[in-house]
Amino acid sequence: MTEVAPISTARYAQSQAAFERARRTLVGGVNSPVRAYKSVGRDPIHIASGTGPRVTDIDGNTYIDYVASYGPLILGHAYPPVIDAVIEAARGGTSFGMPSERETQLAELVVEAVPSVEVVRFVNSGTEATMSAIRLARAATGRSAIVKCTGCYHGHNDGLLVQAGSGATTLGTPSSPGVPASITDSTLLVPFNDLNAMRDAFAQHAQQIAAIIIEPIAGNMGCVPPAEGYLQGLRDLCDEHGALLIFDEVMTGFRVAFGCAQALYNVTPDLTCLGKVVGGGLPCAAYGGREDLMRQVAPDGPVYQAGTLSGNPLAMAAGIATLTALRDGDVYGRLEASSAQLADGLSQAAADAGVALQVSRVGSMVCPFFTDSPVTNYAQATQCDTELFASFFRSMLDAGVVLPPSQYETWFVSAAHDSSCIDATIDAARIAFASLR
Ligand code: KE4
Repeated sequence: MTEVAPISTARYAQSQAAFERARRTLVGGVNSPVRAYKSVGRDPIHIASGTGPRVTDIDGNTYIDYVASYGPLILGHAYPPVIDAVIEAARGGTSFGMPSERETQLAELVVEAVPSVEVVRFVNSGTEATMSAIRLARAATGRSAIVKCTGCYHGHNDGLLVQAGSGATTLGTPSSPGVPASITDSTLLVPFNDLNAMRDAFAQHAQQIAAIIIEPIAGNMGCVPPAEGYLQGLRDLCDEHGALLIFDEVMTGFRVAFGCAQALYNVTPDLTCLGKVVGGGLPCAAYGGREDLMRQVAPDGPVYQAGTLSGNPLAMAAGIATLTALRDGDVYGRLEASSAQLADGLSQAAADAGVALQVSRVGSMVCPFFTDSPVTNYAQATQCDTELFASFFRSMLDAGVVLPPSQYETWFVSAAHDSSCIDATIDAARIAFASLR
């Protein structure tokens, strides 16, 4: 774990004081581990507000933001139609515990956007979505084994917190204490992008495998696209052996295309998990898919799943405003152009500075890997120079660009990041790369 560098300037004084205060009552001073900046050698900044592509910390420093709340804010911070929709909904009450029409409106938008999703259930987090989809897959197949890829992260469900990515890898604890072996015994691990390993898993356990769960584009080991034919190969294996294919699109859903990654790669899963963008920055996630499967969930069927605040009006309002803007605007075209400008600029700046960098990108998901060889799976991702990344991170922060604080996280470009933002980011990167030599 990287030693925490002393905060030497007044630039971060308020954040430092706030973090020391937070640590007294909040675990690690944060409500999600990656926010503690454990792997980038400094304490975190505290954010006061965000607007468009930028956030401002409580010391008044403003940053071009590529965290985007780890994905939800595809339209940028405080996007006015989203804010207006949430305010309007809030004026009518925040939660009822009874059906409200915004739930149906957002469900209809999801079903319209994602053909494989015929019926959907809203939950409050990606973790809930993947946990519920797996329960459903086990019930529907009568089998118990789940196959996941090393380095893919599907939330902190006990059975999936094995060789997970994101914070679990960042913190160097790919498998968490407190998870009994009896639970992970039903979790099979294979490398991402390795179809032969997946074939072997089925050859050994075909009758036990209920489902494969996968990030169609891995975003929690950094951003790693699927190899040509990989996703279709998974689809074929599931069809051959009577298992279900679950796409965990919590990060990729509505991020890389309005039809999600499954539209980009033209591969149809049986179940899809959504989160982040679908809630427009409020707590909202979902799982959905084939009607014959989803109708097995209570109260239509026996598979139990419930949630006090599932489908709450505020999150529904934010989701409706977000998906409507994505459906009716030219957001994806703009994102493609600005994200390509960012990726190309980072590559060129690193090359000019003699820094080994592999920049991976799918749509507005971008990840510079500090390594000299291509990254196609978790084993290769963990060969990156995380100390060099930490130095780069600190330099960029001081230059007014805030990045996800880990080599194993994906950067997110929003529709609010215009060309001047990207140019300023590349200028800051040039200085940061030069400081690494
Ligand atoms: P949540 O339970 O955090 O809403 O979603 C879990 C999840 C599930 N599936 C995928 C593909 C995900 O990326 C996530 C959560 N992503 C991380 C970022 N790498 C959330 C950030 C955090 O843990 O604070």
